[in-house]
Amino acid sequence: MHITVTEGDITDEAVDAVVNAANSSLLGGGGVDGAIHRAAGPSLLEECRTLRQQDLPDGLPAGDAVATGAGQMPARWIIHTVGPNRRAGETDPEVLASCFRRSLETAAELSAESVAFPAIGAGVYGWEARDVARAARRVLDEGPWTGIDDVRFVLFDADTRKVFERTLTPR
Ligand code: AR6
Repeated sequence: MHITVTEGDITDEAVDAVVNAANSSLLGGGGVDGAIHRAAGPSLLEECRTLRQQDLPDGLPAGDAVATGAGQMPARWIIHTVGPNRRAGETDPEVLASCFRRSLETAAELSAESVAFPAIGAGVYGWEARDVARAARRVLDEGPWTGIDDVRFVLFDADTRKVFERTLTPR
């Protein structure tokens, strides 16, 4: 598996699956979630509404993941996951690790070979980038993650990118 860390806008990534740092409602929000909904277009919100009505009446719990199409984005799928909201007292890093694990499991079920992750939880939800990168590293080390060849961490700012490089790029 090839792991890369880059700085940029994750909505531009031409990968099989882009992971979204969503909230339990799945109905959009700010940060990377807002950017993904804008880039994908209205079909994404439609699909999320249908998911809520049919499969997830109470929303998606923190630490879990679910896939939809990617609308007008270059990716094929969006994998929505919900980080623990540290600012609301959800301080268990295991839930953060579960976001990465369930996202990779969902990618494998879709036969996605390339997956792009943002820094789940490191914005509105208040996690230190270092804790997020460590959770990601731990879950990647649980693999082989058969079939997933290309995992990219696409970070929005230089500081977050540097933290992820230190934790995830082999020395
Ligand atoms: N590409 C890559 N990374 C981005 C982008 C982008 N286009 N935009 C922001 N980031 P956040 P969370 C970075 O707040 O902490 C939403 O309202 C951002 O700089 O998006 O999990 C949801 O609906 C930060 O490093 O996600 C939830 O309510 C990282 O993505 C809540 O925020 C994550 O920040 C989830 O909060």
